[in-house]
Amino acid sequence: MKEWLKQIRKGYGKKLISIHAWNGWMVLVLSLSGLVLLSGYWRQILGAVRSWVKWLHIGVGLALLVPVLLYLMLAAKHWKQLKDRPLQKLNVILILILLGGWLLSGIILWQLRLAGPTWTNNALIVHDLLTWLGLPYIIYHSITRTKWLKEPNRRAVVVEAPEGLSEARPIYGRRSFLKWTVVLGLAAIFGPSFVKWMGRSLGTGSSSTEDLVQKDSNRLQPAPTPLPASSPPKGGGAIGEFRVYTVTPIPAFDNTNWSFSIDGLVERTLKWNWEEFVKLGRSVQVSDFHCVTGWSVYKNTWEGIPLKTLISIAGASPDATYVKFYSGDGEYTDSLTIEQAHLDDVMVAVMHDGRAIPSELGGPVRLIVPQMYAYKSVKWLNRIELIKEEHVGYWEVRGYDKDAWVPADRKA
Ligand SMILES: Nc1nc2c(c(=O)[nH]1)N[C@H]1C(S)=C(S)[C@@H](COP(=O)(O)O)O[C@H]1N2
Ligand SMILES: [Mo]
Repeated sequence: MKEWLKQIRKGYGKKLISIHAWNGWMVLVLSLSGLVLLSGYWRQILGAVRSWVKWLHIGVGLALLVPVLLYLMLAAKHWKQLKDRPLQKLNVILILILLGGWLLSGIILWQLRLAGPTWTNNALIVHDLLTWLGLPYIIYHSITRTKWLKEPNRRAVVVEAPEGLSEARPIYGRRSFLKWTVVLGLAAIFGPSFVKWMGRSLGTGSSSTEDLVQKDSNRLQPAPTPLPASSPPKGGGAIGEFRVYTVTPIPAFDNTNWSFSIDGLVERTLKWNWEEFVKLGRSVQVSDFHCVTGWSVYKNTWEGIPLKTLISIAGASPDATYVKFYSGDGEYTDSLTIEQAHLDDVMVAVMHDGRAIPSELGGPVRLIVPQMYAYKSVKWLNRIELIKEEHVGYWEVRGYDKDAWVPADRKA
């Protein structure tokens, strides 16, 4: 046997404990960074730090291989030791499945450009599911195994020793009481997000897009009338759910505070109010929508004005090389080259599946760039500027790739 392996086996017990501790710390870092990456709240305030959190999450996630592999080398011996403890054996198996599942799905999400949308969407479901089930399990496991709960003299609420008895007797098991408190606490914390996640990912419960249409806070009149191809949606209705992403509070618009303009290096600067804008000729397309964090919404029926049509109405000057997009949230921008802006399916969208786009999904008007990751699809679009120098968009400044092309799908 190799010398170093012998060495490890000699210090078996100690090694096992330090592997366990390292693993625990890493899972703690991964949980916190993962929840930060998932949360809309942190998306709004972290800015460029979000990319660092992402790299930390990926780096520590990959490093998790070290304790897992070290453990596997000691596993046979450990297993013998657990001969009479089926619950502990089960625990080891669950933890290994959890770590392995997180690791594999995490690698696919990290390499999403190689994997393609089908793989990443499935990997995200696995990653999320393991998180909503595994994280409470691990927290439970670590709380109920702290020394504090294991020390026998602290386990029980005791009463004074009755006459003749030298030892105090427990009234009720403090340990089981605390365990149940932990279980209920975790259920209260994780339950709601788990139920929400189930509804969204597995298509049970009410569609969240439906809810978003209901609570639309835009008040623009008149409502756009859908073309026949839009209603019923010729794509048959979108498959999947949008996650609402924003870096600002959701803006709300009405006829007094909304306008749309195209300016910069154009022959005619143009500006529309809502009444004028809804009269512009629209067309209908069916396309998929992919976020770079791994989720997609398939077969969206979008109705709107092709970007190239708007550019040709305004007339691009010969020195216009980039097109810059401004969001009505006052923060978010992005850009395309003038060639990319002329792709047939780049659309200034006004309707989704035959209805006005709700405020949370970027309505009244949002950009759609189906062939690129959706950070290019600026929500609450209200200004287009043709420019000469490159403009680096909101997320690209904060670490996203300037090359946003979605790879061809590799069917799983
Ligand atoms: N104004 C604005 N547009 C935006 C974003 C944003 O935060 N603000 N997020 C982008 C990203 S990263 C994605 S994935 C999509 C999400 O669109 P949705 O919120 O409608 O699902 O919007 C894009 N456009
Ligand atoms: Mo995204």
